[in-house]
Amino acid sequence: MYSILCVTVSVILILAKNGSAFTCDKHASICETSLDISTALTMFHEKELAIFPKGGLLYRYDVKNITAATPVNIDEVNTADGWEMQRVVIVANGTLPGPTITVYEDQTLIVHVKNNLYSDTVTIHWHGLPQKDTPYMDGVGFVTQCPINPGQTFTHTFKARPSGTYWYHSHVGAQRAKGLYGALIIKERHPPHIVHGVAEEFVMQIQDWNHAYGVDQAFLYADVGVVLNRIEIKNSMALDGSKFGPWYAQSALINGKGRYNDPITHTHNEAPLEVFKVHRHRNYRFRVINAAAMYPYRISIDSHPLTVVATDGYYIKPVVVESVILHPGERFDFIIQANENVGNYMIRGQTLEVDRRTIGEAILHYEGADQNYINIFSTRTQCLSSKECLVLNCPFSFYPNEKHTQCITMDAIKSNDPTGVPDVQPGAFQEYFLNFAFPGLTFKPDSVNGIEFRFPTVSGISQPTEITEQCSKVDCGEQKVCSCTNTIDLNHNDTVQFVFVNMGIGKGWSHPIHMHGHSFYVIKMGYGNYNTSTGEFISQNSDIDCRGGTTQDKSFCNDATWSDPSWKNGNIPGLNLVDPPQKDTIIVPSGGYVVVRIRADNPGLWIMHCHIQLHSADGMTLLLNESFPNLPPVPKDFPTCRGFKTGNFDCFLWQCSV
Ligand SMILES: *[C@@H]1O[C@H](CO)[C@@H](O)[C@H](O)[C@H]1NC(C)=O
Ligand SMILES: *[C@@H]1O[C@H](CO)[C@@H](O)[C@H](O)[C@H]1NC(C)=O
Ligand SMILES: *[C@@H]1O[C@H](CO)[C@@H](O)[C@H](O)[C@H]1NC(C)=O
Ligand SMILES: *[C@@H]1O[C@H](CO)[C@@H](O)[C@H](O)[C@H]1NC(C)=O
Ligand SMILES: *[C@@H]1O[C@H](CO)[C@@H](O)[C@H](O)[C@H]1NC(C)=O
Ligand SMILES: *[C@@H]1O[C@H](CO)[C@@H](O)[C@H](O)[C@H]1NC(C)=O
Ligand SMILES: [Cu+2]
Repeated sequence: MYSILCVTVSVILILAKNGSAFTCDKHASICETSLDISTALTMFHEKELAIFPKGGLLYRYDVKNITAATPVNIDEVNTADGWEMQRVVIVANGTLPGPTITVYEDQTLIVHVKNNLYSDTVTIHWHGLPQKDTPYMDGVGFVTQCPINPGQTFTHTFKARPSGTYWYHSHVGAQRAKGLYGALIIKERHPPHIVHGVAEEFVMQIQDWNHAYGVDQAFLYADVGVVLNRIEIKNSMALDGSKFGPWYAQSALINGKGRYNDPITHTHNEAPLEVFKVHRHRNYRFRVINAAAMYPYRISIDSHPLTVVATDGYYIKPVVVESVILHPGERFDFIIQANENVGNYMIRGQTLEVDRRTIGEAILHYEGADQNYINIFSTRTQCLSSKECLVLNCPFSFYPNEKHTQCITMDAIKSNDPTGVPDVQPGAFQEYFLNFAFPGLTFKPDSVNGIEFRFPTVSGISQPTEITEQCSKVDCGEQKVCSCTNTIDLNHNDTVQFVFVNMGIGKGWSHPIHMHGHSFYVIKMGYGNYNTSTGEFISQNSDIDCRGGTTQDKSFCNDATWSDPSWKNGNIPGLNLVDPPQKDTIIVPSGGYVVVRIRADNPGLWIMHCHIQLHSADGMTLLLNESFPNLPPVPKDFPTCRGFKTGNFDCFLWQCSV
């Protein structure tokens, strides 16, 4: 019996890795597919077993003479960075990343998520989709549904809209960082003018990758520190001095592929890279997704300027840049003209670390160019005083002078199709200051306003009366930290303005904040003060009064407000209420702030969190309990879950009196 079970399991694994994808027929109204969630091994093949990389190809473990050997099909192996010690990943349909799902706007998408894991629960979240009228389909464990147990299937049904570049990923613990993500592309039936003339489009997903240890181990290290080869590993830093984390990445993967660059020998292991094939004199659209657990990536293509046309599903007024920075959870779409000489060009995704050089690589291959990709050394576009580089979406304002690089921050970006920004109506306007930071003295939780988030132990949206860890029950406050199910109630149709801040004693890291259920309007950003020649951070932005503490730097900043009281009720100078960009994920720079607005017209229970996996799982999270009385009815037969009741039982064995 047991061996039959094993055979069944290996049959499931044979589905593994075939570069599969699902594209819905343009004329269908309903698109139905499935995602089978299972574990898989990197650098492993069903028949050939262990694999090694050489010359950009893959070979069976016992090959001695590669000239005489037939390489293994790259599409049948999850290579990651080619590190030969196999690593366990959690994946959809056997591939890292999972299959791209492509549908057309307004189609109904039905996805059966089957949990074939041995030990873990699963959920799948559709990142960026508002899930209007379908808040139960958002895929967040213990918020919008019960996690899917091994052997169970959960079926998502929702309208695919609006069009744009989205993605799906697990919303249980740190599973996304273990490989459980993929692209969701919603196409227009009639693409707008801004993308006319595009010959073909590519999806490019980048993630950070540590082949030595996974995120579970990183969680433990995050608390106490990491030692490697008898040397303590410190947080790496960006130019401004803001920190990243103890989870460091040796490699970055583009569409699941990368190669390990040895920092000491400066050689790489010749693992295969993702290749994007183009024809000279045609234009191509790249839809880039940062699926990383922690790191932002600066994306560039050697010798090819990027015309950025969209972010997070919304078109922007095009900007031409040398590179664009994507923080975890963000998407940017750009167009390139393949007008260079026929050849191979490096596509680079580089972290912003100044003390480490972690890079993701892929290849732009012109039809007719050499196919021996391993010897490509196209050189990075030089930033010169005579020809400065423009970088979009920096988490700080300045690069050091000698870098000859200028930042375009998101507040300088304009929407390509401006729609009405919700206005301030007396009695229907709410403003919240939310500090995303690590405040505290000895205990410094990942928190929002000093509150470390605790997930409900039930499906929060469908079992609202069973939520037990409300913040009203614990001692939270101006210079205090606490743990509870931090929730903000939003009234139906109110205009809600959030001021995301990153200040006080707990600043020092920039946080990409992601809101479910909405794409917010980014109407203002405020940066800290920097040394304009070195780019180093000096002090936090003084538009915000952190209150509490003896100085702004000592304050926990749990109860921030405007320094100038006349800025209340939306009277803030310099707001863009005409054509601000719409996003679902925005970087909140260390020492800075971001003002965003939504209309509370989407009843649901929406999680909002830092998209750095460790930060959100550790508590930099809260819930928006939006328009609760207007929630649509709970779907028929929606699963329920709960733990054992704790408290004062009068029990003897299993007989309890009520
Ligand atoms: C899987 O890949 C093989 C070999 O490339 C191909 O023949 C087959 O049709 C693919 N199967 C699917 C389901 O894509
Ligand atoms: C996942 O695999 C199943 C089984 O082969 C297939 O039916 C389904 O279409 C695949 N899903 C996607 C999104 O490709
Ligand atoms: C490797 O294989 C090639 C092609 O079959 C052959 O010419 C060469 O002699 C072999 N090298 C060794 C060291 O066996
Ligand atoms: C949302 O609000 C409703 C109504 O006030 C309440 O019953 C429910 O517990 C709230 N949900 C959360 C997560 O606080
Ligand atoms: C929501 O508020 C807007 C602006 O105040 C108003 O025009 C609209 O009629 C309201 N909608 C509903 C459903 O109350
Ligand atoms: C900026 O940095 C330079 C070089 O370290 C230093 O000389 C200068 O005083 C700094 N400026 C400020 C305003 O701190
Ligand atoms: Cu964070």
